[in-house]
Amino acid sequence: MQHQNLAPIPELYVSHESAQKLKLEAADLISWDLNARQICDLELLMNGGFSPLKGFLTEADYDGVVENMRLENGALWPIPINLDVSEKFAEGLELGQDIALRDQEGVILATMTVTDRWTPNKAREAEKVFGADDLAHPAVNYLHHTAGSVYLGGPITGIQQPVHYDFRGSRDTPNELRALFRKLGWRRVVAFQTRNPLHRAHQELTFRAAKEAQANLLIHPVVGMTKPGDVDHFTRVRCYEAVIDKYPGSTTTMSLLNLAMRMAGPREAVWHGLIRANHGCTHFIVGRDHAGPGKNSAGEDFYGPYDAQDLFREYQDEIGVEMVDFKYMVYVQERAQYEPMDEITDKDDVTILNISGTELRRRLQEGLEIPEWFSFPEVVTELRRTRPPRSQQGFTVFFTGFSGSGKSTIANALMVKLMEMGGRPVTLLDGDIVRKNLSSELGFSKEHRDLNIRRIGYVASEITKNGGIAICAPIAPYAATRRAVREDVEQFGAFIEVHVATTIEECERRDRKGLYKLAREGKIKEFTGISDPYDVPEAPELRVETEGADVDNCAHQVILKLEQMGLIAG
Ligand code: PPS
Repeated sequence: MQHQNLAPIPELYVSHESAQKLKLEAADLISWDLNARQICDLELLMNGGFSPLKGFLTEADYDGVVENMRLENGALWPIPINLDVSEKFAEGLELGQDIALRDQEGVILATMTVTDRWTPNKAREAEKVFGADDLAHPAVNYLHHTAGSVYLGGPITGIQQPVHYDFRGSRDTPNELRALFRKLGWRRVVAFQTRNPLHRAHQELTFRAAKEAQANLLIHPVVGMTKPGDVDHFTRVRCYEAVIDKYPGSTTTMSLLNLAMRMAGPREAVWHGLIRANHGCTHFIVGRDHAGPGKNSAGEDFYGPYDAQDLFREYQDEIGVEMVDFKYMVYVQERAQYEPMDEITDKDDVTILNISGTELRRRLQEGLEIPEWFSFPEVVTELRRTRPPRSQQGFTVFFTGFSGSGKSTIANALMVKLMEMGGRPVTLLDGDIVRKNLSSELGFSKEHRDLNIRRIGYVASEITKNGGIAICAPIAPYAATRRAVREDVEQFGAFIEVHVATTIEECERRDRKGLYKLAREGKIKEFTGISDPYDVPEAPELRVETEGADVDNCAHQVILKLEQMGLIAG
């Protein structure tokens, strides 16, 4: 049985007057501009969410955490919290030096005395902390591809909290939550950690967990960084707000946690428990595959489904919160209610229903029914607004081919056909238009072509994100660059690569702009297909042959493809 201690937890902030003074003095310090994850970490360091840490880990603390989840002084801490920086930045520092930590707009948040600097063995960190040095794990991928190669450690002096403009009223520091619980007289509080929208099953299980623990309930969703591809936190918070009303009055509250998750499964569960203890909670719900990152590169789960519960149980006393293990809840149609799967004794006589995450995404994608027994109508409405059916989502059609292959002509015809259908705004990013308006300073070297295509990709991804149709028609000769653009766009919607497969001989024969002649005469250098390479797309969504087909027919082939992909209603 855990005893709740709601005395204020130590923060790393200095007083308002000292902060003002420090801000001025820090103007002379070398600055490190924190990235999004580092800002999340710093916020929880400063407000006591990561207590007992007093700063970014020193080398000895880091070694202990990586090897056996313990700081140098023996305290339990499962996840390395490091200030990773570039080699170049680290080189210019002396140990003992103070540096300023700033947000992405240059606002100073803290200073740090650099006591330690080292080059970590990232493969070891991946193996020990995440269980495998496998890039399919988002945190391992981050470690190798985003994190700097040098770690700095040392104590932090907090100047101010990172600024948040969204959901300000729902963000609480550990001390604010402790004060709230004191005020409400909540002696036992069970926290529910989530990075997903809440459906009826979650509502039911959290309600039951609170009843079982005879505790009040804190819905404590993560709004910092979650698993790539998750529903954005703006949508989720609107969903949570709708669900909060479904609990019996004044039993439950919600607060947002600006944590950068690592998806470290068992270690992450222990970490989440420590963080909740700091926020004044006495109980914590640990689910099946808690903070699991999904499948590894061999297609197997990174962690066993109950590894997190096992590790949590082992360290429960030290964590200081009691685990409430997650029940797998299913809907029993005959009784019209949710029940824990392992408590159903008449399984053969009743109809057990559930909808998986994948099935839910499919139904949202295709605009299909989502039954009321599965989710609250308000939640479904929010999710549908963010994930409309494919026929209402933005997408990008990306034509590629030689100069004079017919890309622009087909693209124009396609644009008109799509505008005739209506429903979504259409933008044409033709090679020539882009070079005039976005890339007028660029030439045709590989570097400049790549820059040009990445700019087109950026604009197309923004259009796609906002529900429009982008039609791009550059030459885009390099496969790697086209792939990069595909990745940019596919975060937000479909990407349809159309190879306009007119042969170079035919393009040269047509020579609409007279450029091939000039290229042959050497008057235009680096001319695609003549004196510059073109990587033929290996697996485009569509390949269009223009020789012997008219423009209308070519554009129609694209329309058929879009219909087949569900992007336009047939
Ligand atoms: S790229 O490679 O995708 O950045 O090229 P893009 O922006 O589509 O621009 C191609 C148009 O510029 C004209 N042009 C050249 N093309 C290829 N190579 C060289 N050296 C070159 N110099 C000028 C050409 O007319 C292309 O227009 P389109 O519409 O493709 O015929």
